[in-house]
Amino acid sequence: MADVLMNLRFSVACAIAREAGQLIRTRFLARDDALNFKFKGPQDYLTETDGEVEQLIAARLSASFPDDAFFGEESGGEVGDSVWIVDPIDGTADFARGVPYFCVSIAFVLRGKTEIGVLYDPMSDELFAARRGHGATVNGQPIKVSTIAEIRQSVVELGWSSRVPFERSAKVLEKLHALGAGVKRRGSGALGIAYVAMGRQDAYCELHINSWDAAAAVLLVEEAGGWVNEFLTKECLTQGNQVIVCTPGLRGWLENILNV
Ligand code: LIP
Repeated sequence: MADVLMNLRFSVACAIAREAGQLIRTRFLARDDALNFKFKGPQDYLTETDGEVEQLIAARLSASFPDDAFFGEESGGEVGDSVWIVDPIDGTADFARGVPYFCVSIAFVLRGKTEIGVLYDPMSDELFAARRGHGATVNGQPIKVSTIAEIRQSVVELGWSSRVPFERSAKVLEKLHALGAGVKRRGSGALGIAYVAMGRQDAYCELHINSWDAAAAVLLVEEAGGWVNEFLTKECLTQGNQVIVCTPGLRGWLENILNV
C-alpha cells in the first residue's frame, strides 16, 4: 500500500510540475518589457508569478494528499514527517529579466529522506524525475552522470549568492580555475544539479543553497549514479546547507576544494 501511495505521489508530482511549468511559460512569454519584479534581498528577486505558481502547486498537492505537509520558498509552511518542499521558480532572476533559464522544483521528503524529486523546465520542455531506488529520467528516458574523473577535464558549475560572503565563493572559484576545471555559473541551482544528473556537466557546488532549490535535483543525481554530499540534514530543510554533487571520480577533488 505504501508503494502504491508513493507511486501515486510520483505521478501526481510530475503532472503538477508540467501544469505549473505551463503557467510559468505563459507568464514569461506574456511579460511586457516593464521590470515587474521586487527584491527580497540583495539580488534576490521576487515576481508575482512566484507566488501564483506556489499557490497552484500547494492547492493541487493539498487536494491529492491532504495529510502531507507543504513547505514552499515563498509561503514557508510546516516541515512534518511527510512534506513537500517546493520552489515555484528556481532561476527567478533570469525569469524576471527575460532570460529563459528556470524551472519548477518539487520534492517529497519522508522522515528526512527525499523520496521523490521532480523538476520541469517549461522553456526546453524537459521534465526531470526521480523516485528513490527507481532511477532518474528526463522526459521518461533514463539518465546517468558522465564518466569524467579528472578535474582538468571537467565542467563544474559553482553557484553563489549574497547568503555567503563572496570572498569565500571567490576562493572556491580560484581553486577550480587553478586546477583546470571549466567553471560555469548560470543562476538556477536546481537546473545546474539536474544537468549533472544527465551528464551535461560534471559537478555542481555552492557554499549555501536552500532546501527548496536543491532537494529534488540532488535525488536526481543520486539516482543517476552520482555522488552527493549529506545535503538534506534536519537543519537544511529550513536553513539550507552546502551542496556538492558530482561524478564519483570528482568527489575527492571537490570535497577538498569546498573545504574553504
Ligand atoms: C537561486 C538558486 C541559486 C542561487 C541563487 C538563488 P532562486 O534560487 O537556484 O543556486 O545561487 O542565489 O537562490 O532564488 O532563483 O529560487
